[in-house]
Amino acid sequence: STQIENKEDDFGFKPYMIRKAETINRALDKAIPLIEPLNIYKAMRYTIFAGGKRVRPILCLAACELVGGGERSAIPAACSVEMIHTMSLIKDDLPCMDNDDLRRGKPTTHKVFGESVAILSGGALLALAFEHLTEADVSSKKMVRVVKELAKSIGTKGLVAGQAMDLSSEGLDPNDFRLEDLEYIHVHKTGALLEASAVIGAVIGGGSEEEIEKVRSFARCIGLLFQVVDDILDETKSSEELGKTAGKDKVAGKLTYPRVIGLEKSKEFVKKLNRDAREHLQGFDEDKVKPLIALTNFIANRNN
Ligand code: GRG
Repeated sequence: STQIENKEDDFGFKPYMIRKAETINRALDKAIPLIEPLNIYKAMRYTIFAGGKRVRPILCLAACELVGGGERSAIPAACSVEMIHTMSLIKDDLPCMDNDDLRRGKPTTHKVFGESVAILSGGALLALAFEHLTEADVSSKKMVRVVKELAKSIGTKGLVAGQAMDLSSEGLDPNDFRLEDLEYIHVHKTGALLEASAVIGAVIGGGSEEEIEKVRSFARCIGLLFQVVDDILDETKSSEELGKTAGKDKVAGKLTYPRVIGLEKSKEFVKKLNRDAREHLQGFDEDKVKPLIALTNFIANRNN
């Protein structure tokens, strides 16, 4: 699809993404078999195979390889971060949260399976993510670190914190909202899991402390980058689609970077974050940074 075309593609980013996504999909298919309780597993599989881009698991594998690790050692962790991501989407779509009927163009989990099965399948994915993570063939010391890193990205230092702040800021006037608050939401809702995905990959791959921290700083930049781009797309889409009702009401009440700092400044910020992200990759193997630079460009230049 045009989604992963890349102008600066000198190493074949599209086939890279497809190859990595296939590896992850095969592993997820094994990790989440269709077994009893059947309705729960059906809902888990429905959501996990609904067409996500697999950005987080690919980031995990690429970070592992960046520091010299083999792809295979990071596959269980890559599956785990996608399970957490999927769990968060199921919960985010629930009537008591964003109340969405569609995600990735398909009916949301609770629309297909009902709310109780959606909630249970989210809980099951959260538990399975940690169970599955322990399959990684690494020392106990590294495993404890990885478990802590993932747990931190989900709770009150990560996804939950971002979602809570997002919910409490609903309906606020952009003029009453500080940029720091918006950044807090983005850093937690989107940044935390991207950061954990990359850091976990680098830990499993055997990166030094210095390398792990560089990977963390890199991932922080792309987390915010991802969300500022998302805000710009939301804003430009909503004005293009003026007149069409789909999604408009949702976007109307939403705080976005363009609404708080304006469209031009938001676009400049995207460029700055892209540059900052690349800077954190300096000093690593030239060939191994290529997929991460391409992934950054893909996030910065995506149009949907
Ligand atoms: C209840 C423990 C617990 C956690 C959940 C609901 C919630 C708390 C957090 C919300 C997290 C959320 C929905 C963040 C938005 C993340 C985001 C940027 C989603 C879109 O990511 P893409 O583009 O999606 O990678 P695809 O569809 O490609 O997978």
